[in-house]
Amino acid sequence: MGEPSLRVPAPPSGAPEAVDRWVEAVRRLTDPARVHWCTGSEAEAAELTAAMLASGELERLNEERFPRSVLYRSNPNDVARVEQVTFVCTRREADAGPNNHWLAPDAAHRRMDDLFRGAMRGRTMYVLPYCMGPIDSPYARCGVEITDSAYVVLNMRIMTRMGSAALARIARDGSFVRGLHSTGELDPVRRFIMHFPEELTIKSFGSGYGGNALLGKKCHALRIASWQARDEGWLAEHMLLVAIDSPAGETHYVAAAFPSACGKTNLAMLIPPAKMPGWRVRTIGDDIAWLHPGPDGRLFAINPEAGYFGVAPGTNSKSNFNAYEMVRHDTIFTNVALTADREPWWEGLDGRPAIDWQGRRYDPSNGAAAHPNSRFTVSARQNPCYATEAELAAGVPISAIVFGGRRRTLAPLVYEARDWRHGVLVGAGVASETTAAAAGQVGVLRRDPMAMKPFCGYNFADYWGHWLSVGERLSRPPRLFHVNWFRQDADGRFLWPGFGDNLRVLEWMLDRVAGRASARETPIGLMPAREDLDLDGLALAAGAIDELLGVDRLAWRSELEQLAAEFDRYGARLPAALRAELNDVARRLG
Ligand code: SAT
Ligand code: MN
Repeated sequence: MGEPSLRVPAPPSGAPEAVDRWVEAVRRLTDPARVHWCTGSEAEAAELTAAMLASGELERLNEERFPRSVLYRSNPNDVARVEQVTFVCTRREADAGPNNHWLAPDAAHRRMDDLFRGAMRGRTMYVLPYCMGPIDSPYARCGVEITDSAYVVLNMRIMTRMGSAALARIARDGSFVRGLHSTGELDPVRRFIMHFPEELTIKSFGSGYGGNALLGKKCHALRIASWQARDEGWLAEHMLLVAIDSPAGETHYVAAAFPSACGKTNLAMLIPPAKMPGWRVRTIGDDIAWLHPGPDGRLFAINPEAGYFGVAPGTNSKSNFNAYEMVRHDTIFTNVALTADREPWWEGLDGRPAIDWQGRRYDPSNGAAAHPNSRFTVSARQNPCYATEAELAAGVPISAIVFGGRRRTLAPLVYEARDWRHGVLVGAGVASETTAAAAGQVGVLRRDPMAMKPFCGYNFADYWGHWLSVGERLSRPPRLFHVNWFRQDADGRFLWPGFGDNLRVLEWMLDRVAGRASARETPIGLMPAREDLDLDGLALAAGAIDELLGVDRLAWRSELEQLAAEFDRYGARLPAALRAELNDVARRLG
């Protein structure tokens, strides 16, 4: 027996009835000790933080060097997204597609409601209304997450526009995404992340980590939103968004899709190399973009998020100076290590760890000091290169969309799609070596179309068809590219320096957009010749650039065969135009 339920609090005035009714139903099911409606205020966050510090759930860091920052350690069995227990529960299995795990909605609700029954006894149930996107944007969408985790509240407050303003917008909109979350007992066999896109509902049980628990992020802004976007004629994508200012005074907006932990945050906060004075990259978003055909035939984007949940390891003043500066105050760190001075520490930083991510005295024989998927949660406004365009209700017009993956071989440094239709094939062909962002083996190649494999809330065949149809509505579509920063030589050394020097590749793309740069035809798409890229001052290994800009026809033929086999899984639902594009490339390869 848990604590008795203490009281039924009145919802804040202005809470729409539908929210109210749902909260009451959840309260009855989960039986919490108390209900807290989150306002999103500073005082509320300070109070929650103080309580978690007092209970030991959070630890204070070195206050002088990392003011108002805290460390959270998750259960060691709960450190990443769990794709094998993530489900899309549509009435018809085929609507979820071979790309998703599926359960019938009735069975899924039953299973989840059994888990949630009484799950919040003795706990506080937090009700947090949030808005994904600028609060006054027609493209923004709202949700309410109910959770028994104060850590989730603190993170969602940074990652979304959370609190009273969102509730007011829900009252105006009349609709919202329902997200129900409990950490449960953190038992891996009682852990499920279920999505009901037809009901705009998410139920997540048994995990307190990242995308499993911060329901505004992958669950709402990608899985549910991709479904809504298909119905409403837009795209919800796993993309960073940047403004790139050139020395000539032009600004271009670029969206880029990469799988988790492939450097989206680094690219979003790129610092130009010394050889490129006058260039500036400003961040609109580092993970998710919502893209809408605009009234003038261009594609407009907003970042639905308000903060970053970034990978800590590898972030340092050399790899990402802006990010390193950004996390030096008011930051929530999760599963990083500590130095003897109680500064957060992870692999790639100077100094030495004293305590590892599990709170043990650091011992190299236990593995890395910080968990490879350890994170920082930080408000976007702390970013030194924050782009204020992130607040624009109408979003920003996109000049280029970049797809990419982490591939030791095959995929060249950069190539451009011939047109939108070919670009959809290029995006659908993304494959990448797995990272620590998801539970499972690291470093194995898997197909990850548009970097959306874990996040597309419906059948990929329909999704590709939707991409094709969005393109048809754009009279001034962005150009589409594919990049690979991760090519290696036979000894495992990277062929391309990456980081700031990636701007050299972006420069070529923007010159293509402006009609200034030439490209050569290859079977897989349009590529720069070596002289089209500004390589001045780069110390590339001998032969590296030929490797980076080469097309190995034999290897590409086998790649296309694999892609064709992947497409076969979607049967007759696969858009004929996509198959035709693939056959076209195959023909060019000979
Ligand atoms: O855990 S999250 O899904 O939020 C991060 C990621 O995998 O990109
Ligand atoms: Mn991501």
